[in-house]
Amino acid sequence: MANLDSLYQAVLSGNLQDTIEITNEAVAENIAPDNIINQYMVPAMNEIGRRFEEGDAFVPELLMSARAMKGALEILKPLMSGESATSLGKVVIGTVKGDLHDIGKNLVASMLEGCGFEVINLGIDVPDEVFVSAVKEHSPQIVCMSTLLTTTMNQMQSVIEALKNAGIREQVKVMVGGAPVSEQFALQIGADGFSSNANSAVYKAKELLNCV
Ligand code: B12
Repeated sequence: MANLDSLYQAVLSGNLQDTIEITNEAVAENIAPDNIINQYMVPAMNEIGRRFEEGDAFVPELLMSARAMKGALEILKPLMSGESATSLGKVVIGTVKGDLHDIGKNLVASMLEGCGFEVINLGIDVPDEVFVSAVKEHSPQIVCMSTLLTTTMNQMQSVIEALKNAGIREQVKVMVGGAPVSEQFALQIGADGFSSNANSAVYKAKELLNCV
């Protein structure tokens, strides 16, 4: 039987091999990806973040935990695909300029994809003008922005301003998220939606497009 408590420890200690092994066992036992991610891996990432904040862990440890979690997500991603044949809509997603964090953003992208959205993932450290040109090129219904750093939160407002200046703000709904982002912040910068996790992000996206 997959020892999921060891999965928490494996991600926390950045042990890629163990993380992959236990994830494969959990998958073989039909444990839901959602459960594996939210009950074991996300808490491990939160704990390594807490240790970093307290000065008990350093960037190399963060990187190793991130590498372990990403390895497991590679296994889980195909299992998060839904069976919907028609697209619910198009989403452009990216981590804003100055921010290199992408685990949460990629999780949101995978969940949206799995639930029937077509997703164009712009990656990390995405400048305002790249969001703007992606909207012009792909005509998405939603633009999603992610950030994990308080220092780059204001970049989200800058992207919204850039969309306004390009005359295309009204064509898209804007959704924002990431650890320091809140509903109140989303309102304040003029975004249309916020969600604190990948599951509710899907619900919010559907709500914004009136397809719940
Ligand atoms: C892993 C990690 C890293 C890795 C990132 C690897 C990668 N490829 O992503 C590395 C080592 C590169 C890194 C670097 C840094 N990091 Co870092 N990192 C983390 C850590 C430990 C975990 C983040 C994570 O992946 N969480 C797991 C995912 C699943 O959760 P999530 O990202 O929050 O995403 C969920 C929700 O927020 C939401 N969501 C996310 N995006 C979106 C978007 C939309 C549209 C929606 C709707 C929802 C949504 O849904 C997601 C899934 O449920 C956090 C601590 C923490 N508790 O968050 C620190 C943390 C974010 N890092 C921090 C810092 C300070 C840094 C560095 C500045 C450190 C340094 N001195 O160099 C650099 C910054 C580099 C840069 N320019 O970006 C601080 C930020 C503090 C702050 N207030 O700004 C944190 C909070 C650690 C801490 N407690 O101090 N980091």
